[in-house]
Amino acid sequence: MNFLYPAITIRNPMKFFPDFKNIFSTPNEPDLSAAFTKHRQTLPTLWLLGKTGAGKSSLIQAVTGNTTIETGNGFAPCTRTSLSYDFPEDKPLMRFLDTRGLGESDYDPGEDIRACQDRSNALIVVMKAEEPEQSHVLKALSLIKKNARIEHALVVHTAVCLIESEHERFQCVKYNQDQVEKAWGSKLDFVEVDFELNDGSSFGIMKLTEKLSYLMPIISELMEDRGHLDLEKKLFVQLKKDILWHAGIAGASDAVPVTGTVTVPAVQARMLYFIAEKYGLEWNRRSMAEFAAALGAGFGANFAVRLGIRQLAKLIPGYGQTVGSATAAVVSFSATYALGRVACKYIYHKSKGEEVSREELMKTYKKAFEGIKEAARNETGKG
Ligand SMILES: Nc1nc2c(ncn2[C@@H]2O[C@H](COP(=O)(O)OP(=O)(O)OP(=O)(O)O)[C@@H](O)[C@H]2O)c(=O)[nH]1
Ligand SMILES: [Mg+2]
Repeated sequence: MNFLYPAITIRNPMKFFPDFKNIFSTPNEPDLSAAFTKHRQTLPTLWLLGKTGAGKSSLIQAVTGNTTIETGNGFAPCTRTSLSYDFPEDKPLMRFLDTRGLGESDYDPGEDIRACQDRSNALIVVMKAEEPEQSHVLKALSLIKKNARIEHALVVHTAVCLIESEHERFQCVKYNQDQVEKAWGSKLDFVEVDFELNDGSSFGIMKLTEKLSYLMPIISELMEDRGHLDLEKKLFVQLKKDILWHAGIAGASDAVPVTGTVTVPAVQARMLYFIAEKYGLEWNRRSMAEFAAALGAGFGANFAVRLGIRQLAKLIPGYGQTVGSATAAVVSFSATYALGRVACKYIYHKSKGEEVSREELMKTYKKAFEGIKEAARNETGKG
């Protein structure tokens, strides 16, 4: 047996492409509640850690745009217990874990740290640039590093505009960064931001989201700039969050292969109905059959062969049964997303009475599949 090839891909190469037979047989309102629950339970999570008043809650507010998140006055502690914020709020694809600020004499964070590290994929260390006293944070970092559950971290230096001199700002950030890296035992990526400038703008938010995207690639997918896109792409980007969410449900349910076989086509059918409705098109079995025909009978099979089993092994480093199931989840996520993308294109042109060639649809599907793989791997990594 060759362990390079995850078992699931050999047994079931059909997973690469939409299973129209099962999509057809899905009732209009399938019960997907178990899949929704599983998805919510396995959302990838960024854990915010820092002293009280460092700007943890402000960061989440700035990135998610959720103004109901409570931030403090900078003197008294604000967030008293760990709180999680799903993002996007209505159709979540990831989670921010806001935690109680470190540094109060009566608070021993040991238990909270253990709980948070088991729920999180990566750590965000938040520090006010002008605050050099970070002993509680450094102690927590050493503990987290020792426990070895969290591999990736980003340091966010906040309130940088409170330090007017550029030289002094550089020194302050460097001082804190050096302290953190010493406690962590290796170099760490960092970014400087200010969430509150007097003119209402924010310093470094774009850079912050870019850095957060390295840890959580779905963030850049969700924040795609709609600027210079043609109308077809603009309409797709408007639905992207919903399509990604369906992909997330498909990926999460497929972490358990037995459920996935039934659930994935049902989720895809739900997505196709949703997309068509948004484009104002009535979608029924006949339109589904037309869509399947437009893609062509050999659509998925060709794609599976071209992608190749060997390439799939690269998606998830490591081998064995767990990998088999994780790989299936990655493929289901990516295939559902790609199906949503190609459906948008097909429906857009159909609504204008235009035909799109099979090659064009295939190209769109493949590009979408390839482009989302990394985010899919991160999204389904806990499966
Ligand atoms: N000027 C400036 N103020 C900031 C910045 N980040 C946070 N603050 C302020 O610092 C105070 C505390 O911010 P929070 O986001 O509540 O801090 P926290 O880390 O969540 O604090 P706890 O919940 O107490 O642990 C608020 O008044 C924020 O407005 C920043 O980048 N610039
Ligand atoms: Mg807070």
